[in-house]
Amino acid sequence: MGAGKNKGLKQALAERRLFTAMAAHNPLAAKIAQEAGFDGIWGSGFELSASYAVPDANILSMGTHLEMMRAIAATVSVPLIADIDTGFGNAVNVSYIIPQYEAAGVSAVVMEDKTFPKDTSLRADGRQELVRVEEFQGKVEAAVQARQDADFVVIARTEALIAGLGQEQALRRALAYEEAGADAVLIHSKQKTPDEILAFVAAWKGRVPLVLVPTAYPQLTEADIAATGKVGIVIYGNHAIRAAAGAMRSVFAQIRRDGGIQGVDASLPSVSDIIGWQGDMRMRDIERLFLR
Ligand code: SPV
Ligand code: MG
Repeated sequence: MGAGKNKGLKQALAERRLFTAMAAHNPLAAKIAQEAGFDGIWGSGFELSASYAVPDANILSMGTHLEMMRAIAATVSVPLIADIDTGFGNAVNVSYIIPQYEAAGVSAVVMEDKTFPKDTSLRADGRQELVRVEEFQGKVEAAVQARQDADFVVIARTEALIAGLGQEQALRRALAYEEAGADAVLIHSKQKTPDEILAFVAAWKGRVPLVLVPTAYPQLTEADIAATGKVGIVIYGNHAIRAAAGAMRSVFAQIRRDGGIQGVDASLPSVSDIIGWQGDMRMRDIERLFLR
């Protein structure tokens, strides 16, 4: 199953079909994203951290993230792209964690060129410090060498634009990571318009596809992104947790306002909807076959 998912993602990249990945912080969110028609799931560090109500700054352990990736991969049939932040250390750590993520059923990892511990990218005035290019090339090479399945995708992410280092540095880093063996390069921007990212995409002369996370510039549509011909994956980085948090905030407030649940019940997914997402059909099959 894992190998088939890996091949699916690898093939989408090879064919330059735009692959859409929605963030998830748990298997239920991943299942709902799959049902909505996304091609894959983004195992977001930001979402998982937010679901624990802690900053996205390597506060959670690698084990906590890995176990959530295992649970998500076991639940959905679409490829899962794991956000491994900076790789939880240096190239030695990367060599050890890649086989663990692969064994957990993940089809791709995204690793970023910031120092450990990281700070989240979209935080105002965040601490954005990058490691040396050569050091990160070593980490990418370690990831590529550590994979068991050749179709397991290694995505290198440069935070050069996030760190305010400019286009030249961003392009230099992206090319260096491609040279180190990355299958794709994620370029992130926190500008509120797509200009910065589109300038990078236009200047990109590398062979591998790019990956975009348009959180800060939501006006850029999938059609716009596909039209560049250079982007393989679009990641919606935090829309599951924001949707969930927003819905909880408004429903909880209404219950307090109304003094009961009478006003919210009809608009919520039913209890049977939830039981369905819990895999009720499968349990009924098991009951029918084995409970005597
Ligand atoms: C995440 O979702 O954890 C990401 C994307 O890495 S961002 O939060 O925009 O950095
Ligand atoms: Mg992240």
